[in-house]
Amino acid sequence: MGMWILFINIFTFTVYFAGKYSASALQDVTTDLFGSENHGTVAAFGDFNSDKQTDIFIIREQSELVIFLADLKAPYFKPKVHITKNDFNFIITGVVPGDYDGDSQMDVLLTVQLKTKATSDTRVFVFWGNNQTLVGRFDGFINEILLRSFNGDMIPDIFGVSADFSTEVCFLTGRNAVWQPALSSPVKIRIPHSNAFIDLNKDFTDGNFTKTQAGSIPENVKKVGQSSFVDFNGDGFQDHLLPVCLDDACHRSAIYLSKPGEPEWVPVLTDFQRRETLWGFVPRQTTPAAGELHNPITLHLGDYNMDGFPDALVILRNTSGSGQQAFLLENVLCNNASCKDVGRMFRVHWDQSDLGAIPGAAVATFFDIYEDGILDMIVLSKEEGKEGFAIHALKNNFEADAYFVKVIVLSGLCSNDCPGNPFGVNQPGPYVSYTTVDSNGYLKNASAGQLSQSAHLSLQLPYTVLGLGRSANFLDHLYVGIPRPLGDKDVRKQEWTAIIPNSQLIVIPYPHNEPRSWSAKLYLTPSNIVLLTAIALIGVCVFILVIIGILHWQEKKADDREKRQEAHRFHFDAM
Ligand SMILES: *[C@@H]1O[C@H](CO)[C@@H](O)[C@H](O)[C@H]1NC(C)=O
Ligand SMILES: *[C@@H]1O[C@H](CO)[C@@H](O)[C@H](O)[C@H]1NC(C)=O
Ligand SMILES: *[C@@H]1O[C@H](CO)[C@@H](O)[C@H](O)[C@H]1NC(C)=O
Ligand SMILES: *[C@@H]1O[C@H](CO)[C@@H](O)[C@H](O)[C@H]1NC(C)=O
Ligand SMILES: *[C@@H]1O[C@H](CO)[C@@H](O)[C@H](O)[C@H]1NC(C)=O
Ligand SMILES: [Ca+2]
Ligand SMILES: [Ca+2]
Repeated sequence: MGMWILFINIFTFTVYFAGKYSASALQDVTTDLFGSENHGTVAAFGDFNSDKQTDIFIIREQSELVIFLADLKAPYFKPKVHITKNDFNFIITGVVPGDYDGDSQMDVLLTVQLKTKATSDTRVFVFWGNNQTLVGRFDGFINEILLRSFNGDMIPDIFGVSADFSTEVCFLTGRNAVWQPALSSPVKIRIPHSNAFIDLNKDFTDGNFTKTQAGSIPENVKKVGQSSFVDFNGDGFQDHLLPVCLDDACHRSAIYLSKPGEPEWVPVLTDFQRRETLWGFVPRQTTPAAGELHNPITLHLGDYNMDGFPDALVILRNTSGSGQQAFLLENVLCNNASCKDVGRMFRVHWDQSDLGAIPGAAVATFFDIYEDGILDMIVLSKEEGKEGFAIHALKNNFEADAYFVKVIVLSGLCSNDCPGNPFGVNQPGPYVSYTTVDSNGYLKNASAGQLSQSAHLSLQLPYTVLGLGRSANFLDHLYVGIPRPLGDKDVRKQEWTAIIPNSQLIVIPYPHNEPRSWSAKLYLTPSNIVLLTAIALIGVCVFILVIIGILHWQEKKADDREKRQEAHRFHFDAM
């Protein structure tokens, strides 16, 4: 018996280390994903054909949009839907998929600029989705846009600011454009703006928040990047992260954080020195060359190691040379007096060789490549002498027995009677939070907003991956909230209990005003470690069966021999 236990131990140990070992690096899966079509600017993610696989929206040659639909066979993304140059003669600056007319089919909103005039006037086109094709379009003028459901009907409306700082909102329900003034007082919005639509005060409605009026940025800052909102320290509240430069040339960079309701800015990363090289953010070019991105400094956030604390991908450049590269910033425990108030800070993974192997990186973002709940990476890089970007897909083999729950909140405009598809479209604005017990037995809260930002190729994912760390406990409570109309007192939020880790939850908030009847569909995605455990178990079972078989056979043989001897003896005795 003792030997068996020893054997089983050795077996599981081997399997465990095989799992551990394969976890060490990223793996380039570009060809697997795109074949030879790996060029263009990845502009947005969304499930265009409602098959619950996220599709990729790619801009090519500045004025073409190609939608790569997810497929079950390699290459896993195939260019299927096109908006070609012949359709219109503008430069596409932004792509925001969503259902704008409320027919539960995904439409595509494009923000474009004239090719010739260097104005900041932005034009908006909405191409209407119909049975996996695009038919007809809406056409309007607006400055910087933000999408949110202003009237709380879960149909995103277009919010813009005109030259005199008055705000306007355009409703497109039923494909009829209706314009209205949005806020009663004019607001001055930064260009580039970084408005977000998210619940800051945890009451499960949209906090109305227009950030960075003059004076509220950290002191001594010369260049301001795009704000992001995440629960940085895992207390359940959304923090405000801001990447900045402390000088005009971006030789001194920093990332600041401010907690909701607190005016102080806390530095969470200031040290960009690596050996002899000082790295820094890439400042937004004022007059980008053709084909260059006109993007502000942006953090792309996602919990790549599933410890419950969001990490980031950034592009940094060598301040003394010209090379630029993507870097992973891991969210770690604060070890410096300056970030004590927050408890967490960023640490740069300087030695991530797979990211270092992509020279000229211009955008790096998280994406769940095989829909397995583990966030992988997509990097765009500029190749010498070529126009446009090369796309690189890096699979994250992180497998340190950490757990997650992936939550997708759909529009809930229909439930079982949706046209052509049974569910609906992912919409901006919902808010997800959970409480659970971590591996040390402490209560842990975290929260996230789904699609809170839309402008400037924010590349947010249409789902939320909540990292649960190493505790395989059930999620005690998961709350999902959606915005409610102004003046409506009833909070629209629902709670689900005992969610199995490593599962995907699709929430259909239908009807909106009756959270009790909302439905949630649970899909299990067994992680590698679960598979390995299963293989180990089956292996052990087979081994035990073989042993039992051998023993049984030996016993039978011994029995037979005994019987024969006995028969012999009987015969002998009878003589
Ligand atoms: C959608 O398109 C498919 C094939 O392209 C067609 O068979 C189907 O009838 C269409 N459905 C609707 C509702 O138009
Ligand atoms: C935004 O918040 C302010 C102050 O909390 C409130 O007075 C105002 O009515 C709100 N506006 C909207 C559109 O919710
Ligand atoms: C989590 O949230 C609950 C309810 O809001 C609160 O009672 C608890 O103290 C929070 N725990 C942590 C660790 O923040
Ligand atoms: C940064 O640029 C300088 C000057 O070109 C070069 O000497 C240095 O090796 C570069 N650093 C890295 C890490 O590439
Ligand atoms: C601690 O923070 C201060 C201020 O941000 C910075 O100057 C210092 O280098 C940091 N120390 C370490 C060890 O990171
Ligand atoms: Ca639609
Ligand atoms: Ca993390």
